[in-house]
Amino acid sequence: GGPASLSRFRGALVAAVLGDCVGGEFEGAEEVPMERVLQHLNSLDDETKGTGNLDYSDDTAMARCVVRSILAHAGYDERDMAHRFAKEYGESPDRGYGTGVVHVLKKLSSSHLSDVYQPARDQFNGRGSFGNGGAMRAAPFALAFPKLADVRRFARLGAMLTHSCSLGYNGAVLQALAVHLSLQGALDLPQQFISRLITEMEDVESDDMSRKDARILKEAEKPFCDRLHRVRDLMDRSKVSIEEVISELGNGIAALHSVPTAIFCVLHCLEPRECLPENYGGLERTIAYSLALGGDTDTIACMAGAIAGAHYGIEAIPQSWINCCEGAEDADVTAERLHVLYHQSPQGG
Ligand code: F2R
Ligand code: MG
Ligand code: MG
Repeated sequence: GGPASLSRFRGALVAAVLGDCVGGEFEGAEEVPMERVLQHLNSLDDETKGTGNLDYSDDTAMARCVVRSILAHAGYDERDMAHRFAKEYGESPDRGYGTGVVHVLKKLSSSHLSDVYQPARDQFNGRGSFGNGGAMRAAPFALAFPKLADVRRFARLGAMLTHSCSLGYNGAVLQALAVHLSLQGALDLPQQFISRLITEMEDVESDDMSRKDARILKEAEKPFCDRLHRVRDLMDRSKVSIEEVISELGNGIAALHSVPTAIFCVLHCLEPRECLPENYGGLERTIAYSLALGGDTDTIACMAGAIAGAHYGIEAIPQSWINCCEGAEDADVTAERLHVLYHQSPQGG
């Protein structure tokens, strides 16, 4: 489909759920041989396994809250979104949440809270979380707001409900921007895609708080820009080993060690790769490659899935994979509603 087509919206939301559900199998594994990944993905074609047998985790649980809140208010409402996160956690606490964020979610359930951003600020002795929990649920912001400035603003605020460290919420901004650009067809020109992300993040990371956090945490002056430059260097190479990707970009639970990695997975898999089956299309390659990195596989595959799904569209996702994943059909339905909201927006495209 063309820019911001319904197929791209459906692809983004459904592939994010898919990445989370199929990635859950390997989350936390240090080494994941590609044979094991392909075995796992092949098993999804087995129709006798029934539907929805792979559960979604916190990544999808929180993204669903983001989607439902935005749809209910036709925009961003911080109290409502915070309330939905807390309610969802209370009803289903065993979705594999990060060990820190659960304290925020418990505090957010209080009806007496005057500032819904305060519990997140109290995390980690006032430093705030730099985990990827804001980024893993950031894609819907790109599907709700047509203007790039709004995507930046609301992805940041939505992440700050749980992640007050700039290395957490700037990761969410980067993920939302990647989905936003992909939705417009920007991945047709991969070099321009990465350059645009670097230009945006140069600005995002120029504020005092980002500079201060980077200094305290002993990161590069602009940590996400630094990683995106590494992504560009790796993209330019004809051969890159999984070990090099992990050592250059990371595969961990921090936003800095997973959002640029997810972006690399998408870019690397735009072309067929020797290690991946010839019959795989780009979306299937992206998911398989994300899992083979090991580490935070559900979240990296979820974020890469959203970016790739916005590029390839819903037709690129095998129906047998969709059938296996809890919440995939629901994501498909809500994607349609987001598409309507996006195109109704008085802010224009
Ligand atoms: N948590 C997991 N997976 C591991 C456990 C799974 C579960 N126990 C099970 O077996 O089912 N996955 C999910 O968590 C990630 C998103 O985490 P989020 O929302 O960012 O959580 P949190 O707690 O804020 O941060 C995660 C960890 O990062 C470290 N950290 C963050 N900020 C820190 C800081 N300022 N100083 C020191 N450490 C910091 C902590 O270790 C946090 O616990 C996703 O992968 C999702 O799938
Ligand atoms: Mg998870
Ligand atoms: Mg994870």
